[in-house]
Amino acid sequence: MDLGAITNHSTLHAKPDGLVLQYGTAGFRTNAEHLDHIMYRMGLLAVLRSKQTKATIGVMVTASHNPEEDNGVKLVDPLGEMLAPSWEEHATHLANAEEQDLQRVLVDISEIEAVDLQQDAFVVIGRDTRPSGEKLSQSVIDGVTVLGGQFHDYGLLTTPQLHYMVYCRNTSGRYGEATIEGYYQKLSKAFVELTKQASCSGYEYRSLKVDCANGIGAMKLKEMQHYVSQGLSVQLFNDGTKGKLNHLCGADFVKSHQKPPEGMEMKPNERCCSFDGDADRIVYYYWDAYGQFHLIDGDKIAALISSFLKDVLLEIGENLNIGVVQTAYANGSSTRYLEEVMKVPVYCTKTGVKHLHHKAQEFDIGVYFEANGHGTALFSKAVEVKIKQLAKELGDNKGKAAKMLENIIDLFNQAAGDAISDMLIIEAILGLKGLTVQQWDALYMDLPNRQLKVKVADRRVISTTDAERQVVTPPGLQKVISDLVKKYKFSRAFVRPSGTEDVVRVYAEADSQENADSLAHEVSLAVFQLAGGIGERPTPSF
Ligand code: NG1
Ligand code: ZN
Repeated sequence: MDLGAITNHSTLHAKPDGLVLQYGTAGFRTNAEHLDHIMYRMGLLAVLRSKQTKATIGVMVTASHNPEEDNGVKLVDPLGEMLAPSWEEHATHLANAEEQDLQRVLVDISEIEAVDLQQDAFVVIGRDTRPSGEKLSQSVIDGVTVLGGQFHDYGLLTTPQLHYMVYCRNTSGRYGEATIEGYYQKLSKAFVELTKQASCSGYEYRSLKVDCANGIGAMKLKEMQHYVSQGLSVQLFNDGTKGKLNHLCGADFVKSHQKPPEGMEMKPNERCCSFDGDADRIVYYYWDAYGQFHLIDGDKIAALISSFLKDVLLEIGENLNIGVVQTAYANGSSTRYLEEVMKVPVYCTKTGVKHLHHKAQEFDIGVYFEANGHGTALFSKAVEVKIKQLAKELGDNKGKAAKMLENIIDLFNQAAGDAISDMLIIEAILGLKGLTVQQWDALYMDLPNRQLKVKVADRRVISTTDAERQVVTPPGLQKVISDLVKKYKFSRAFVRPSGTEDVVRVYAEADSQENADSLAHEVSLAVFQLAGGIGERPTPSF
């Protein structure tokens, strides 16, 4: 390590005094003006991680669904996964080190992790469309090069596309070609094959309106459009030509406000969907003929996908285990439907896709989705091999089903939840099953729910257990929540500190919207009182 050069460059990316940031659920995220030193240092860290794993590491510059003024960065591990937990800690140390301690922290990390500094390093970089992204990527590159790492800057990419690139590069191209063209080819080939088998191919089944949150999804969907036009025609809204990123639009807005995005023309019963700012989340929705808005969130996407997979496996006659992984935010009705009607085992993990991804890997087929629309399905290597073989060997309907599953496996992004890939899967399934958006929505009825945020002086005073469904500290808070929950029917509530924002999140569901709102509000008050609320006391906002 050329420690002198590291320090010299570091002064060009000076850390603002007193700024402390933590590597959270989705890396570092804050106002873009405070991130330059973080980017440089994550460039350094990516090189160390690459040397240690002897593999390509990804660095994605994005703040996903957060406002345009924010930005963020996360590292992507060799198989497209989120950074290993011990390295998240190193990331936090490195990010918060004062200038004079930077060298020592780098040496410490190298020693603790037994990094062979002679090893080559390769880092790939991507960014979303935020105005701050280009300069911040450049700071990442500075960090990479000063430590002698090689890099490839992909420029504008969706987050899942960067995960895909990392995965391809570390599997010697077996998963796909590590180019944007390779990504389009792989997905569109599988999609077109699938839609050829669909019996329902009328206009209604082939057209979809997409709200791109004024983000990267718009650009990438435009590029991809002609590859899939045989099976799907998409109409893009909020494509970034006028509106602001994630402002009054996008998957997070639609999910949390439970209303359609601005800037989208919707007719009754038309199938519509929204991506988030970096295109790793997707939710569907429609207006019914009576003017009622229907949201189809990640839970219902998981229900559609797992029920389809179950049917296909039945057809093939293979007894493979399917598991569905959710978080505490999953609607209670979805869990009940999956367990009781579909009879698939359901597991609950902590929030953050890395936890869901990890759990999903335990099954032959693991379907995981956060309620907010972030998720995918994972297939074990053994299943993939078996299905490919069956697709070749079996004739008739079994062979057809195996072929179909082979395409489904290719279409799911195995490296990360991916709005584009999920959208194509969903569209293919609806076409294959001949389902309208209303029929899909009718699988079960969501329990009315509400999500709120509470500002507290230090959100770390809240600790939780049981996959975040129970509060441990501050003492007494759980008892209050449990007592409030008892006042309502079909109710449930929990609170947890956000990993991406300086707030405590409150979730409640109950038999009516009014009751869910009122329970959420009462729980917010309890958090405010018992967990050191700051600013104004929460007022009923709905
Ligand atoms: P936090 O801020 O930790 O709640 C949010 C989402 C997560 C995940 C991350 C990463 C909710 C309730 N939380 O995390 O599911 O997507 O952002 O973007 O949706
Ligand atoms: Zn996102």
